Amino acid sequence: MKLYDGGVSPNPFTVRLFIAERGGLSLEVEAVDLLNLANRSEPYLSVNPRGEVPALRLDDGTVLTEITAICEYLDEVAATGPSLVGQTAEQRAATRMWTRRVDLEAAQRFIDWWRGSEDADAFYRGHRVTQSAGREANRRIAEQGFGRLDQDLAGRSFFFGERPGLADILLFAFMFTMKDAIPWLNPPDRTNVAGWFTRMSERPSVSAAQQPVRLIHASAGGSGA
Ligand SMILES: N[C@@H](CCC(=O)N[C@@H](CS)C(=O)NCC(=O)O)C(=O)O
Repeated sequence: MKLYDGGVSPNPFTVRLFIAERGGLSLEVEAVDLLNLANRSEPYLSVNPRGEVPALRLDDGTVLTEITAICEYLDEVAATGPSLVGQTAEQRAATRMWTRRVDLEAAQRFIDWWRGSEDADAFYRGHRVTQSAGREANRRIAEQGFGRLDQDLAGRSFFFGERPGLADILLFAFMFTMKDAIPWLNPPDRTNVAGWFTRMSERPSVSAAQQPVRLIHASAGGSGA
């Protein structure tokens, strides 16, 4: 398997963090240089014609994109360690419910807020349509989403279960990589989200996932559970 990686940016970091938490995975990694727009030209467009990272090329040549699909695939093929998606139909459904909630209610909204900035609009011009007109509405929707998630996290360590799952990993990866660019992302008065963010930050997987690598061999997984 080969992972086409985009470094410490929201979608690629989600997959890196998932791999570090999951364990039991070995894969080759190729860095795609987003800042120099390597994702928008060949040879990368032959891997993913949408010009986005990450992508995962399987040994039979199949290419998977979309982070939730990549993470769920890796979860199933990992050689060892407990699933981060779920062992039963109920657990898998709960994981997917929470993942969709954090993505739709918060992550995509604050990403769209950021993509509506002048700098982001200039960076994406000709490649991706941005939403500067709806920027403030995106912030309000994200704030409302975070308010709900804050209530959901009351009395819980993670969104679902006793260790971080796909929903925790996705939302944390997006927040962690965007925290310097979005000043309103994690205010201390959203105490449950703030506590959860600190808990996630302290996991050894977070520092492991920040290291540039050419070959991932995540054998232990989950460390710090
Ligand atoms: N829907 C894709 C989104 C991937 C995506 O937007 N990746 C960003 C990096 S965080 C990217 O490729 N940005 C570079 C660009 O659009 O030029 C997924 O779920 O993986």
